[in-house]
Amino acid sequence: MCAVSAQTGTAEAARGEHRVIRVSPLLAVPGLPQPGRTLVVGVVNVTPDSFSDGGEWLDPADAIGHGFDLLAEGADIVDVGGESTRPGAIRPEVSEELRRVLPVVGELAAAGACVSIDTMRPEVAAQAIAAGATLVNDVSGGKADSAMLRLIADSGVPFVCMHWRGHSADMQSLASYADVVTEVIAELGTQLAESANAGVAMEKLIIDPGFGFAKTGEHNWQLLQRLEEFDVLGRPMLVGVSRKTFLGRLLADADGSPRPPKERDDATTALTAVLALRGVWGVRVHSVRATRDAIAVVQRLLSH
Ligand code: PMM
Repeated sequence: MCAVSAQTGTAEAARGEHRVIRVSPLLAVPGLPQPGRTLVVGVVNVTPDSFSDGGEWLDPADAIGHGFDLLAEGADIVDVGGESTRPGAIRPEVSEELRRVLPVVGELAAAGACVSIDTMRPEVAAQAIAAGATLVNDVSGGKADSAMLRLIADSGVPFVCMHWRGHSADMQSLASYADVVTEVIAELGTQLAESANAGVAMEKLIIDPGFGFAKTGEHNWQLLQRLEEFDVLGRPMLVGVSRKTFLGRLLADADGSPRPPKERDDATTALTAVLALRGVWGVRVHSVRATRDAIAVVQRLLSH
């Protein structure tokens, strides 16, 4: 805790010199790593249909190996998910989601890793916590199933509360805003208040604007441009932009075809450097080594 505060102070002073605005404080979240820099959350999708790497790690043994690879590359946390949230995705049965994630969470946690469970289902979160998960990442921020918030309150684990308007099947029809930044902040504020009302400790809450979830590419860019406005919520921010479609469109071919997901890592890393410079608490990424390198460059730039 002390080391984190000291390093944060230094970084703030240096950011002033570099005319960089702090987005969200590098606050310590109890129970999670506190490296004094932007945290790296590595993605382990145990799904057949994720947009970025669907099917690659569906076999739990492959997913476990992938998790260990990400940890070896420097991931601070590995985020294990068994449900794809790509637009239009069909939800798996609870039993299937459990079958996918539990062995992966259990084995990585048993090896001492900090494991996050990416789920909207309290049943899955509860069993993942029992298997060793120390963070729950709910892309619905407790809105898909309100029992999630009670579980988080009772278990005391930290919680990623993401801005969310609806399930993947119809979320893009919900991407309508007069001012996306103001509305996402207001709706996230309501989700935080509901978490607190259910008994979740504020210090355990991490916010996420939910890039691509009921957002068009233009909405994503506006959120990124005005990320500092989220400071009003007073919580650290996790950002998940890795390989997302808006980057594919930015890098489209001359004929307009978006760049395929796996060829969006360089752009993701460029964006990560900017986000680290602006002080975001954590980034959720597929390519961990490049991300750690980008953050190392930013840290050196900000040091005296
Ligand atoms: N994006 C995806 C899945 N889980 N969790 C958080 N907190 N934030 C995100 O932006 C997010 C997420 C979808 O991406 P993937 O299919 O590559 O995992």
